[in-house]
Amino acid sequence: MNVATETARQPMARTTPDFDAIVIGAGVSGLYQLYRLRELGMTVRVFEAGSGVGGTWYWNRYPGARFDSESWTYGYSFSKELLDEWDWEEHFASQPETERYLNHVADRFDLRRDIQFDTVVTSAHYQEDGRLWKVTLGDGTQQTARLLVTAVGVLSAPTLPRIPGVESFKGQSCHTHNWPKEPVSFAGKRVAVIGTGATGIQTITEVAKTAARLTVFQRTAQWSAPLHNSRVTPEEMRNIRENYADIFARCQETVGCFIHATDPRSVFEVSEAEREAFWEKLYGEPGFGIWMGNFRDVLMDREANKLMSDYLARKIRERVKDPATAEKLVPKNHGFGMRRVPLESGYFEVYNQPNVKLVDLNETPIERIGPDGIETSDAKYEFDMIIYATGFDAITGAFDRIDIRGTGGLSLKDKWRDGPTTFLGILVDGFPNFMMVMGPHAGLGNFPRAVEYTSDWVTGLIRHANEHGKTRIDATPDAAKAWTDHVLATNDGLLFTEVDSWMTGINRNVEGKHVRKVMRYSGGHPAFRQRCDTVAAAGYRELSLT
Ligand code: NA7
Repeated sequence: MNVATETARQPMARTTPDFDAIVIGAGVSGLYQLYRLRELGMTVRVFEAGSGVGGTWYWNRYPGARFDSESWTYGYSFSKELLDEWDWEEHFASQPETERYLNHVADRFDLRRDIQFDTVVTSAHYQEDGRLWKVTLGDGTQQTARLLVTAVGVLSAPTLPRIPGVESFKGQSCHTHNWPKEPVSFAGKRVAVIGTGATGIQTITEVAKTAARLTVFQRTAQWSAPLHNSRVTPEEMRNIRENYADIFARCQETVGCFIHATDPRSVFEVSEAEREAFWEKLYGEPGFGIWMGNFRDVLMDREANKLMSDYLARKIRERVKDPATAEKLVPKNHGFGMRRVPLESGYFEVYNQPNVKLVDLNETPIERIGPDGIETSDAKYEFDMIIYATGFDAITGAFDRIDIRGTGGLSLKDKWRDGPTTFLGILVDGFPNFMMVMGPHAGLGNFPRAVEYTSDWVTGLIRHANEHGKTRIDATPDAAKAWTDHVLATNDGLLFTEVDSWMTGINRNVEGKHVRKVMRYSGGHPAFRQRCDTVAAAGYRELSLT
């Protein structure tokens, strides 16, 4: 920036903002970011759309909602007291347990006093003159802050299907994300579920237990594998507590921060019998081991991937009695692990129940939704309730829903139209003093593990700026381009990039989200941390700090 301009702006630069920092979102990342920023002695205001804390774990109260990551790897690691006092009830906690946990965290660290609930942020505009962010809220009021940190989540912008007549249905209907707080009974009801992603699979398994009739509308079958959840015994909890340091250290070593590490062997190094025995073991064990702890080439090599997919197809055919239904449940258009693997607790057996019917939308697409139910190309189904488990405008969707503008009025949505560009998945050039905790180009995986690292990095950067009297933090276009190119390179040639899913930015229910894009860093979290650490250790010289 030229000195004359800088001098001319001095009087405006002294504008006192309402807060040092505004954080958008009070979920897993927003709560932790608030805690860290307070430690710097900053005034912080968190705006949260929900009426309580938890983000994903506040909204998604649909039946069967639970972790697919081990609970004891998913909690925060920053406080020994918190680790000492919180007992996990289940190895894979249900939504109510997780929501209780996050409320406990909010109370324990007295976070609520800085959170404004029931407040949607509609726009955030950078004011070049005052060097601050002006944030507009749903009720039209405005607040300003020097820094804006987004903690908006990766899967927080739910999308309904673009099917004619969606609004006309007269019965109960709801997206899984917006599930009501009041208990919902399925007893005696004819229920439809549209969508068979991780959410649909959890919902379907639960609804099938009591619904008079459940009809599942499936567009893409999934390579789902057993979760094997169980209660955590007091002895197991003691053991977990004693080993927290090792557990978190192990998570730090793996690409996705999960407890499961890739097996160093190739599928082709072992005999068929050994391979089968290993897959049987993984299939019988809890959690993501089958996805994250498989042979090293299962997710990388087409042939290896096919062998694994064939193994799982056999499992589906064994578990589903009607061969025609089983065939519909075996994915045909993508290999195992190319989409996020949903973990299930008796999902396939649901289709052996007389009250459950599977409709394959590839054979008979939905044509419209009417007041009484759903019409496909060959039948009319009447329902009392329609559940939309139709997913999210993932990763960039929550950003797109806020009118975020950087220098010169540049809109973030426009900047990212052809795919996100970021520096470290945290900063965006042209958007000064704007930081994303788990934005696009961040490494996806065990969310809180990645959140703690990213929030700490953001906090370190802010501390550095404060200590050096810098009031404007920006990524340079060169650094952002270099990082974005690197992110693209880490995805190059990976099989999952050939498949439509939220991980490749596809959502046909959203205008313009029908072309695959690189949305995430695929170099693994250890490499991500190393790169971020290098930037910090070098005094953030790769950034523009003025
Ligand atoms: P997903 O995984 O995006 O799944 C959404 C599902 O909804 C998927 O089966 C979609 O089919 C289906 N869908 C979406 N739109 C339609 C229409 N118009 N017609 C029929 N079917 C449709 O979202 P989830 O909520 O299950 O999971 C998101 C993540 O949350 C999950 O990966 C975990 O990390 C937690 P498609 O596959 O696109 O053919």
